Amino acid sequence: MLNKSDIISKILSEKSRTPHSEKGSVYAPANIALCKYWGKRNEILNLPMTSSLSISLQEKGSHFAFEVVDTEDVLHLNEKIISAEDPFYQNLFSFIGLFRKSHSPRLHIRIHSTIPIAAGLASSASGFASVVKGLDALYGWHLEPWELSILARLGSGSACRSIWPGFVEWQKGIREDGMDSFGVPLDLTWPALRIGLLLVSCEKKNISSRKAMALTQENSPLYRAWPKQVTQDLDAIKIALANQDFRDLGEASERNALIMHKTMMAATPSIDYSTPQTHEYVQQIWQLRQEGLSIYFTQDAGPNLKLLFLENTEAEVVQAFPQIEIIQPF
Ligand code: 2P0
Repeated sequence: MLNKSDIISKILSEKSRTPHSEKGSVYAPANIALCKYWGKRNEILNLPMTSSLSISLQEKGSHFAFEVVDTEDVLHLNEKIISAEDPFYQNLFSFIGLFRKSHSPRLHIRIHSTIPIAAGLASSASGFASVVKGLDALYGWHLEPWELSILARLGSGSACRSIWPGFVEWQKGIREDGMDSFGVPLDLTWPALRIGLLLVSCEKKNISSRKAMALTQENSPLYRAWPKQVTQDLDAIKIALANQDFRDLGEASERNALIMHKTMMAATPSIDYSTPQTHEYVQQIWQLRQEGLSIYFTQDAGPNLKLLFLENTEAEVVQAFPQIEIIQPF
């Protein structure tokens, strides 16, 4: 069975592992899947069962700054020092350890996340995408974006979509080594599209998406239907994007999210990321739609909702949800 280091060696091959820059900073956006990734064909390399498709969130994401230092590794997250015992620190440096030669160089890393961490808001996606961009700058590799996408996937599956702005399809690939499983940006924009972040809670979720995914795949009787569902929804979403048909886009995206959540709810033990507030918002969205407002939602591994709507309905959406944070992806 191939491991992460095997894939890193394939991509870096003869490239230098000696720092090229003493310091630098990079940025990667968070992304929201319109057609979800849920389930793996390889848990070590984060190879997915299905393809997926996302929209990147422009200025919501991870700023990653590095500096080579003589002392121990240091990590600041949102201006606060993180202890070496913290799982966040350990995760980050064990990922970086896959690329460094015998813990060298030591690094002072500052991550500034403009999106709440670990609440199903894709912070790990922008996080790992920014780390691989940072390593590329540190070592001066000048890797192609698709190569960065593969490296980011080794940190967290959905991170492979956070290498680009705009719409990105993560093509699942079929190779055992996953060298054909990476993000591909779609050559289209949609300037009128809006994403609204409707926050319910930013507390850490009680089951990680990694565990929830594995459990769903292992024993949800509904999982058998999931890959076929994704194929249908992905086709519908791509056609809707090509035609700029907002209703078709909203319907397919909302359906895909709902089916993902029903599928995990049918696992034993059942996985439910929603709170009563999530359900209330969903009812409110459906009610507004009945009244003629073209608004849809998607939901990831957390209780928060992401609303989809167009520029010309922004005022009505804000009236219904005054607390909403609006993102203009293009
Ligand atoms: C997605 N999610 O497509 C789906 C929808 C959450 C719900 O990808 O185990 O952090 O690191 O590959 O990417 C969240 O899972 O999981 C996720 P790993 P990841 O955005």
